[in-house]
Amino acid sequence: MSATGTCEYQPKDYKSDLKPIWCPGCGDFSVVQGIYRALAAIGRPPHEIAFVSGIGCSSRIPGYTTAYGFNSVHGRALPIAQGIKLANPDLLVLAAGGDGDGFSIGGGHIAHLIRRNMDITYIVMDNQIYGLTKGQLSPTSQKGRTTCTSRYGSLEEPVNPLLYVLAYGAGFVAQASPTDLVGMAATIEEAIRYPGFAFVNIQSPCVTYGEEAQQIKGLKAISESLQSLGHNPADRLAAMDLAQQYGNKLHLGVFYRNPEPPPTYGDLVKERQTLLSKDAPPKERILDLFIKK
Ligand SMILES: Cc1ncc(C[n+]2csc(CCOP(=O)(O)OP(=O)(O)O)c2C)c(N)n1
Ligand code: SF4
Repeated sequence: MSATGTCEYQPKDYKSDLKPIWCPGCGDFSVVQGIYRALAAIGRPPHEIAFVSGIGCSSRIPGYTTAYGFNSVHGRALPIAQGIKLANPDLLVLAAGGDGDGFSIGGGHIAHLIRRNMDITYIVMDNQIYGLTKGQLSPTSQKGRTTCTSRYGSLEEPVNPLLYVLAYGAGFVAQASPTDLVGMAATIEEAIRYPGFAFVNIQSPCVTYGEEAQQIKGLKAISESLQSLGHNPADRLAAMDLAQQYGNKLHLGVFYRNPEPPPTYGDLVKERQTLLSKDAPPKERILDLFIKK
């Protein structure tokens, strides 16, 4: 408790007793540190936070925090997070997982959370590989990449996660990396503060199955801060232009922040409930509304 009577939280308050079992050097260690720092800066107590993930190495992350956590089903972090948020609008809801979880099996969900402007922050640990299942191609693997499932090299173009969410109209789109932990924490904090769907793509190296160029040294060599480029985060088309360089350049910071965020789906649902509650039939007659007379 501070002198002013308010609770102040430290990053350690969001760290659980569970010891991470990631490979030594995995980028996800930095990501969880960035999340602790961002949550401490936001200052919500852990019991007011729900953290949902899918399945994958990266999806273990909620267990390493003191927030309510759900390491759920492969590709289904977003619909579960959405249900939690709608049923408990006052909770701060985070979702996280890998590039496979988010853009392969779960890729169909993102568009719908974006068009509803669900007030959820979605963090993808993009390592361009399926880590947990031991190194198969993922949707963000580079064309030509050889893995155990592509012995002669991948024939497919990678998904561009940044363009994907920008094209669907996401109101907040950013990128971070363990090469800049302070910047990563600040970016996650900003994403959480955005009133609506916020997406943060984090280039998080897989030291076991990832390529040399995607390790810390390689990432540093191609990283560039969007702020130092003078990028205006209110300019969506400029953000899309920069996002096209995904895979060649590692732009760090906020690509796009909608200066006039639309209402969230939660706000609209509440409004509709208030409007209809005046003439609402008793609960036991609710099905009558759907029966054709
Ligand atoms: C429905 C279903 N299909 C496939 C799997 C197997 N599986 C588990 S994790 C995973 C991919 C992991 O890759 P990613 O999501 O990128 O996370 P990472 O492990 O790299 O962090 C797959 C295919 C599963 N658990 N459930
Ligand atoms: S396999 Fe890769 S992603 Fe999974 S814990 Fe190890 S380094 Fe991290």
